Amino acid sequence: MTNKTDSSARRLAIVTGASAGIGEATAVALAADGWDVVLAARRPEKLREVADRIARDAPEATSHVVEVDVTDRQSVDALASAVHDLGGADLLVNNAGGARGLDAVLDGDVEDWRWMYEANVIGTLQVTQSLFPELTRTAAPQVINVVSIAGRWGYRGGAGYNAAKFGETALTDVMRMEFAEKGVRVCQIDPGRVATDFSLNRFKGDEERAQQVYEDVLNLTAKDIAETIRWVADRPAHMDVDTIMIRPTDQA
Ligand code: 8X3
Repeated sequence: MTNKTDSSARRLAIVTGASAGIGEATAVALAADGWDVVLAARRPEKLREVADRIARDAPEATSHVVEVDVTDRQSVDALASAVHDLGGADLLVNNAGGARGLDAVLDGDVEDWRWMYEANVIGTLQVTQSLFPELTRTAAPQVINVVSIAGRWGYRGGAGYNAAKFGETALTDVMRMEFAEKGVRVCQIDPGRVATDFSLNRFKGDEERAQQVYEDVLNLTAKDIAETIRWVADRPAHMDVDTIMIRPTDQA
């Protein structure tokens, strides 16, 4: 969007699911700290709005819009190729994912379950595999996986999402072990209730149902989570921030 002032000093972050919510807030927070950002998601028109916001609020940062579907390997490989042309990346924020449905186990829709496993587990796997060579080109690379408290405890109606997020937690644990010897740090962020489009997506556009989730309770904002990610991203290379769980106080 804008010209880089000193390319040798630039750090590049890739944020998946950057078109809204936690992903958008994270990209904006990183750009404010001087990171260049690759905004990756399925909706390019939304990404362009985020890029415009960054150009306005953080004119020193450069943002790149890349349309990607994390469940599609070809699309993910195209993202990696774009990042390759940018000289590699210092940070990958695996934020894409989400929930579909809030059905009891006996009523669970197998297609919803399949989508959640694909988006949260396979998506994180594919993006990380494909981007890994681009991360190891840089001096102190990090991966930050935005998982969920739903990856730590089950709740009624949550089984499909819980199973996917528990899977993503297991993936993240093993990534941390296997990547440590390759010099890549891995951090897991576990947000609790955050007022975003998460519930609107879960309830497939049912606004009333989505709104009820956030009524009469305390809610985190996407910015609350982004501020934490921004802090992790800025830790020195000898510091491995393993896991951070963040909940609104009435969900603690
Ligand atoms: C979503 C967390 O608490 O809204 O990842 O189920 S919660």
